Amino acid sequence: MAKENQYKFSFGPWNISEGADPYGPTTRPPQPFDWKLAKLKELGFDAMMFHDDDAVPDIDSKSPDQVRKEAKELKKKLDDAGIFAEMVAPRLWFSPMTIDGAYTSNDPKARKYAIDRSLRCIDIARILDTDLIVLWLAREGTYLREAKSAKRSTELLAAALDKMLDYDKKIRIAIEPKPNEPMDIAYIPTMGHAMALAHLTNDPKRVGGLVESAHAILAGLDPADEMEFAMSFGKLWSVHLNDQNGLKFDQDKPFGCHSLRSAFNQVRALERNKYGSKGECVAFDVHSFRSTKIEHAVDHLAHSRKTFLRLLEKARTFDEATAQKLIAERDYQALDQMAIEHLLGK
Ligand code: XUL
Ligand code: MN
Repeated sequence: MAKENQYKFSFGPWNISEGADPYGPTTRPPQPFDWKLAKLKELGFDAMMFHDDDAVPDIDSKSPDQVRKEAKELKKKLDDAGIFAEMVAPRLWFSPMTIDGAYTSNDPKARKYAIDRSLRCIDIARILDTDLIVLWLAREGTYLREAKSAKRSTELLAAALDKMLDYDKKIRIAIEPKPNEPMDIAYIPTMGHAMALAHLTNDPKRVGGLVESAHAILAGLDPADEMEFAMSFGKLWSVHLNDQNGLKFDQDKPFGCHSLRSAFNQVRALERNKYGSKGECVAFDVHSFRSTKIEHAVDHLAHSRKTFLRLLEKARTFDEATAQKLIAERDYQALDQMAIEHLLGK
């Protein structure tokens, strides 16, 4: 039987969305935060992820005191629900200030905005009692290569990380790499880049990573390998499990929707490296299909968690002894069929 308790599950308010895409309007009505929190609890999740402005809406129009006051109100709401905050992430891609980048913008005023906002995000994390700051470096890249220098941008990123690390000696920063979208090409496209960037900062041990399955696939990489790479540094601090059909826009499909075999290997990678034993969460960064009706607005989250737990059973019952024998014999043909039959079940 699966020991479900080893894993803690989370999602963010943005994972219950309204179905808009670049070609059409919303297809479901928006739901208030309290409704989302109640659903999260009802579905058996343990934690919520936050962007800074999920925690404090319209953050840019509020004073640091007001931001702290609203964060405290949110903390009380979470405590009352028995839910903890997994992480806080500065949303640095929405403001008119960050059209051409945040930490790597060519405009010094935009770079200052990005750092000030990141420090407010750390204030919120402190109040919500999490030490984890997630950075999806959405606009840190270019639409054309002549616009910025990769070396200068890397140095600017390290300097921005230093400002955050110095501001609060307790926080850890998990970089969530993604190779493209919204930019043509991003500066920190893979976990290798994230791990290397950590070593340009003044406290490398507090800079780690978060693997999102779809982002790894968009980089042409295997999500399970990206996870194990970060874990070999002891630095896989969160995962955003979801799925993706090939190299196109970021689809955020339910976990296992496109490749059950890849999902199995991701769960197996987490399980065999004891992911979660230091309190790391399994987060699902998934979205409903646009066609989903409001009465099914959280099914993709329930289903992703259910698939994870089913695959956990599969990882725990995989016949490792036979697998090792086949590996020793170099009989990968049989190993392949063994994995397929294990997933298919009897
Ligand atoms: C974007 C993405 C974000 C981050 C959090 O592709 O995955 O939602 O996970 O900022
Ligand atoms: Mn994500």
